[in-house]
Amino acid sequence: RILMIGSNGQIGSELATALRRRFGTENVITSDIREPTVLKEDEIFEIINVLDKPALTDLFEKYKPTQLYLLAAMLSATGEKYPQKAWDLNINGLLNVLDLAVELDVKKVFWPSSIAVFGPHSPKQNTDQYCVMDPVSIYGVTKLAGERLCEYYHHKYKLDIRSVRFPGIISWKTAPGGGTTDYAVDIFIEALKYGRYTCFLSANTALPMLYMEDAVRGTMELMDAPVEQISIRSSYNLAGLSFTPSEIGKEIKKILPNFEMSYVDDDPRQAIADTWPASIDDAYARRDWGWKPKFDLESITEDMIANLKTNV
Ligand code: VAH
Repeated sequence: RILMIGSNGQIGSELATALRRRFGTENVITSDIREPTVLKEDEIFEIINVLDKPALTDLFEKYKPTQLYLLAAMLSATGEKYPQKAWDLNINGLLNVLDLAVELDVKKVFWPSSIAVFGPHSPKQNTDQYCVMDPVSIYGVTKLAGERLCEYYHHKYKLDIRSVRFPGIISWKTAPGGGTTDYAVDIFIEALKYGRYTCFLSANTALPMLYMEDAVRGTMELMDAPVEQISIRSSYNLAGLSFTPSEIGKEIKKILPNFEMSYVDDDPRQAIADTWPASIDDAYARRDWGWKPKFDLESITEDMIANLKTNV
C-alpha cells in the first residue's frame, strides 16, 4: 500500500494519479495539510501535518504503507519569504518521515531533491552528479541537507530511500506553488488568456526543465528499479531539457503568432535563478536505471497549449 504526503501539490497531484493507475485506487492513500480541490469518491485522502509526529504516527499505523512518497515542501521563492518555516517543513517533515519509515519498516521511500542544491560555484553547464554545491536559497539548503539525511538513513538503517534532483517542472493540471521556475508554466496560461506575458526572469536565463509526464515516469522507473541498480543514495541528477524565456516565447509564437513577451528586471527570483545550473549531466540515472526524457521544447509547447485550451 502506498502513502503519499503532500498530494495536493504540482508533482504530488499527478504522481498520485499515476500511482493509482499503477497500484489501484484502493492501495493509494493521499494526504496533505488541507482537503484537495478535487477528490473522486473512491479515492482515499487524509488531512495531515507532516510536522505533527503523533498524528503522522497514527496515519502510518492506520495504513501500514509499504511505500511512502514525501512531496510536502516549501519551494524556493516562498522559502525566501519564510526561511525558518521552509527549514522546519522541509527538514523536520523529512526527519519525521524517515524515522517512521525505519520504525515501521516501510520498504521504499521517495523524496524529491532539486537542482536548487547547486550554487554559484557549481559548474554551470552539464552540472555533474558530484561537484561543489553551495546553494544560496534556503530551499536549496534544505534540499542539500535533506540529501545528506537520506544517504545517512540509508547507510545507518538500510532504508531504501530513493531521490532525484528535479529541474523546473512544467505541467498544466496543477499550478506550481512558489517556485523560481514557475514562469515556464505561467507563460502558457497567460499567453492563452491575454496573448502576452511579462516574465520575471531575464530573456537569456537558461534553466534545466522537465515535462511532468517525464518527471512522473522517471519517478516510477526509479522506484521500480532493482535495488542493486541504485548506486546513488543522496539524489540522482535528472535532466530533461534546458531553455531560456526567450526560446520558450519563440516556441509559443509558432502556435500563437500574436503572442507578445516582456520582461521585468527587479524580481528576487532572478538572483536565485542566476545561481542555478543552465544544464545538468544525468549520466548516473541513465546508467543505473535507464532514464531517458521524451519531451522536448516543441512537444511540451504543443501539449501545454492543447491541454490548457481544453481544460483551463
Ligand atoms: C522551484 N520548481 O522553483 C522548484 C524547483 C528547480 C526548481 O525546485 O523552487
